[in-house]
Amino acid sequence: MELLNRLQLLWARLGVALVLFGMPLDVFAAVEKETGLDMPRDVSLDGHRITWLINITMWFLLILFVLMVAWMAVAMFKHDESHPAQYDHGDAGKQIAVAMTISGVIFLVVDGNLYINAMKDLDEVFWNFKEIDSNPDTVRIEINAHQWAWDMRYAGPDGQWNTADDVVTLNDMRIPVDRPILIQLTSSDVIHAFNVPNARVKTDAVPGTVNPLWFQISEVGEYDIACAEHCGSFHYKMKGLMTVLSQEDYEAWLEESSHQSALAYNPDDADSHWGWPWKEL
Ligand SMILES: [Cu+2]
Repeated sequence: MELLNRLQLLWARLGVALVLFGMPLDVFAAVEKETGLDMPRDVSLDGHRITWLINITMWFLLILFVLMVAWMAVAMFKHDESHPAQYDHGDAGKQIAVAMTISGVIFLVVDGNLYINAMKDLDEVFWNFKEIDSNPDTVRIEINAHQWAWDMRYAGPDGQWNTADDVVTLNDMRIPVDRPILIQLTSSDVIHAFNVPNARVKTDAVPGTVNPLWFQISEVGEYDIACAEHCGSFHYKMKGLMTVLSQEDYEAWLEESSHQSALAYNPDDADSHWGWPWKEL
């Protein structure tokens, strides 16, 4: 017992030390420093829908939490030696009816609200891939996740994948501002998850499957790409950079990179041709 107590104390002290010394080391430094307790700054067209969902869920939870704690506090202060609590099993017809009614109202109001709004957003925005894919403005990128990095591929001027003019980058995604970005995502080893906190998007990269996701960024700048699925020892290092450029800068970068790729292209290097024909969505 003595040993157990000591271990617990050590564990608690270690936790405090990590918090105290870990923070100044900027272990979790973002590309653009985020401050305060809020979520990362939303710089996307539709991220506000996810922010709303997170916030309203927090409010509902807070209301229920306060109600339940208040209820318990009343019971605690009301009952002492002079006024003992009366125990029952809550199985009287009236008690069951009251419990069912309260649960039903909470379920319909809270879960109904969240469900309807979430499905509407998925339908009209986040999973609206057909419309995004047919938009001539859309930028298409193929991403292959692997332990522990992101390979990214742009089709280049010919619009064909796995050809000499493809632009292939490592952990380095360049995109134009104010244009829809449509990604097809897979993995060559374990499950990873492509996550851009500043756009509130996150999709699993699953071996043998191609998953789509899309978003649009409204501010030029640099943002983090993170892996949001524990994928092995160096999961925490699986970080990419998303650079959002003006239309002109993006075009200049794409043209130059495509030119460089064509020079370095080796048709016999089968490993480097991991791209796939763009999938119908
Ligand atoms: Cu990963």
